[in-house]
Amino acid sequence: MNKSTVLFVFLISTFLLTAQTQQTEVESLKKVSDFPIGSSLRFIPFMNDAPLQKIQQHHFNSYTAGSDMKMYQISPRPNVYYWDRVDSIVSYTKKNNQRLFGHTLIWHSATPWWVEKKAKKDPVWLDKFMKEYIQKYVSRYKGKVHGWDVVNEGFNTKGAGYRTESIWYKTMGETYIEKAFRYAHEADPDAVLFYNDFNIERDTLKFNSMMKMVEDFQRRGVPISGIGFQMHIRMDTPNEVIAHTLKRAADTGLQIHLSEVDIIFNTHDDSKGGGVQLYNELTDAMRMDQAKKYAELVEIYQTTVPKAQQYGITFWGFNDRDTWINRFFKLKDWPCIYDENLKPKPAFYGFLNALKADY
Ligand code: 9MR
Repeated sequence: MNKSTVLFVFLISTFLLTAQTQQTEVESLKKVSDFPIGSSLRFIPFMNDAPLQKIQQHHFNSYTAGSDMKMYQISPRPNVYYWDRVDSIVSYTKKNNQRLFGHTLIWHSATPWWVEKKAKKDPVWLDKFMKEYIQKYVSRYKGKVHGWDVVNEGFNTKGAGYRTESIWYKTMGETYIEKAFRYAHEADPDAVLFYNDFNIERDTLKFNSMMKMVEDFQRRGVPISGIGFQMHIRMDTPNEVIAHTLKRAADTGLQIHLSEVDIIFNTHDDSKGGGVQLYNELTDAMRMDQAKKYAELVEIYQTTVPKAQQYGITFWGFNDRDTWINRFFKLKDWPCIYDENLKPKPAFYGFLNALKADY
């Protein structure tokens, strides 16, 4: 089949499948996929939401906690470590045969106030604390957490360079990143260790800064094993640019995780409340366009990242009811594969069909 025939067949089958939605149980994403399919979910509401659990168990074989495994949850006060919730997450994922992905060890936005305060007074302490925190945490869940976002969002929101206003950078300099990887690796040599960031699929200055660090780590034997592309993209994020950055990242030989996928119609300036409402309602034409964009993303992933490096695709919340986008950017958008009523959208079928296609 040539490319336009494939597209035609895809659109017709997506349309037909959408028309018969809800009549029968939809096909399971994880069953048709060669690589793990995951979603982030906030654990407490999730544990009290039976319909959501049913869908989660049907489609996903990888789980990422929405916020429950971040530092402000684990160590909200000095010398305190709360493990109970993570233990429950471990039990849930084990019972349901799902991979548990750890998000995230070091993230400027998830650093509790007391750590910032203490680091300012006693800079030497921060390195000791980071080592203790990572090693306690990673060794406690050794063999239970499959992979970790060791450092999240260490580069500037836009353009080149490290995120210099982070307390970690300000106190320890850029070496905090490699130290975090070394500490995590010492605690669990089998865990898959990721550097994770946003906009790296489209902002090539930011991407190049990250690649420079990653390649330097590889040359010097810093134990990095993967790159996480959060992949919070927009309908107009060019496929060619996504393909270019994924290919270059895959050339490192590292695992590649699309770690927080969603696709919006509107736009924003990356800041809290910074949404720009361009579309007020979701039309059928927009639904079909989104199905196509989800399918193209899967195709790009499968064709640019070699099989052995496909760590998986994870949605950042997979339904329009719970998505972070609307809350965070103060927008009304529809970025997910399931809608507000927890029903599959054309985007779901676009994604599903693309997983099933041969490339
Ligand atoms: O969606 C997450 C939200 O529920 C949390 O309150 C917030 C702070 O912990 O983090 C959100 O998740 C972010 C993720 O950890 C990193 N990339 C951006 C995500 C959306 O802000």
